[in-house]
Amino acid sequence: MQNKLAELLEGKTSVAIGGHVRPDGDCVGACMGLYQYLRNNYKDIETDVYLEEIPSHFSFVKGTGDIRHQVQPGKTYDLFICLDCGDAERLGFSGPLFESAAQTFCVDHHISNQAFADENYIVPDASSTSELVFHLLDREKITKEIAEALYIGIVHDTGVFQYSCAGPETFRIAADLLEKGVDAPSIIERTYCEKSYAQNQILGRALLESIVFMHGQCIFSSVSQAVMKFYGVTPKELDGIVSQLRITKGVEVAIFLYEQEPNVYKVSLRSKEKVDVSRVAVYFGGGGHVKAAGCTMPGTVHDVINNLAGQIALQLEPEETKTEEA
Ligand SMILES: [Mn+2]
Repeated sequence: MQNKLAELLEGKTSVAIGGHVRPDGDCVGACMGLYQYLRNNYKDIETDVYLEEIPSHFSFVKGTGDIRHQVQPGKTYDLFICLDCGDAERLGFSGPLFESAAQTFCVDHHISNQAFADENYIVPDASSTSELVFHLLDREKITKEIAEALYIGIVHDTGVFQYSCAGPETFRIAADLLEKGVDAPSIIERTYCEKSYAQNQILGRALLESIVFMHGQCIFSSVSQAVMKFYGVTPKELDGIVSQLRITKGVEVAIFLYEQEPNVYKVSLRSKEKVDVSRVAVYFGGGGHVKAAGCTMPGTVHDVINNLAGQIALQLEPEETKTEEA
């Protein structure tokens, strides 16, 4: 795939890189890895990166100080590279730059991605977009700082190499990145494991208040705006709660909701074996992966869970779900 990037960059004088709203580790890693690579190796091309504010534990990644949070009116680029976005809407504020760019290129691993750019490099089986960015780069030109960014992306989207999306190729790439001098334990501790006291408290509360249903095959918990305010946490700081719910013995699907605005919930879905939660998320206007997906739904917690339960039940064995409701 190395030629693909070189081909696309031929004759270009300006390139914008954009990732999804509420950037996660993979989004930040893929964007910053590619950004540094272009800055180092294509000095004649004006390259800018556009992302919403990133979580502070990623700010040690080289180049994050250059991230643009606003679009200059009238600004256009020869090429817009869209990373880790399942659809153009997920770009958020940088969407107009995608629309106005002379050419667009999308690199992504979401199964729900419909190949919406001019050029697309979409591999739903890939662990992360950062893994795909790795394939676009000349290995010799991957510096330690680029390796750090890509390693973060892989670590975050694989749950530190534990999810099924982490295949043999993922480990080979991780090994290559380690050889560039990445301090893996420190990166994992600082960007993935570490939680603030408030984060641990709200996690504990979400676990205490969780409810299992459908004969213990599903579990859900929710956090209201009032509770988030009480603990002083932002939505980003709720990451990891759904994963903790998912590991409950006997559970097939874990659902975590937080209230985005009154009676509108951001829904995170995780599954183990039987249920393709991306199908459930797409049904409700969202997207994602087979075992990790999300959407936004209106209604009360009860409405949202009932609606989700109906779609999840369609994928579970009838005898396991009969006469059950949320
Ligand atoms: Mn990703």
